[in-house]
Amino acid sequence: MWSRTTDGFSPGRRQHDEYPTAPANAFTTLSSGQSIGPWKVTRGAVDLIGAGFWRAAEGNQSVDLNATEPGTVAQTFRTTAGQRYTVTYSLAANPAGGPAAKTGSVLIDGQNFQDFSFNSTGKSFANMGYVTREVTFVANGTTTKLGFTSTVAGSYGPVIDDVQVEPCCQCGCSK
Ligand SMILES: [Ca+2]
Repeated sequence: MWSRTTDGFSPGRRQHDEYPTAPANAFTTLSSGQSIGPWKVTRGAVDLIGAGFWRAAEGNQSVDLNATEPGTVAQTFRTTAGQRYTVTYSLAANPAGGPAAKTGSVLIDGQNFQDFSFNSTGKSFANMGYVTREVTFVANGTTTKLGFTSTVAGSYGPVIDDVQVEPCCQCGCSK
């Protein structure tokens, strides 16, 4: 249902990715209360990274969860209570500065569902080293709020991209 429609960070190849764009080879800082398509910055500030600044995992854009402070982005979407969902996302980190390990969490309805950490040592804007992460949750109600938050101080945070959410049918069936 939500598959392939959640990457608010890409104006790239897919029609539905026509969200606000950052300037090419630059980035736009968005503070609490501002939006990136269906995503809203709910704490601190994040950087929406434009095409060509560093490599995105999907499309052209990605998000550094730290602007000059840690930030949080979140999106609320319709769910079926009791249904299990799988969230997949691409994770890297801003390699331009320390600390080496950039940390954060996936939030479901404000609760920490998964901690993540990415070590940017040896990575570069051309070789971000994205990895795919997955987390599952069972919806409590007719809407669920999915968030990504940085837990590292400073200007160099975890980078996320290509967020997708799908119902997990019996977990294990091939669909
Ligand atoms: Ca993207």
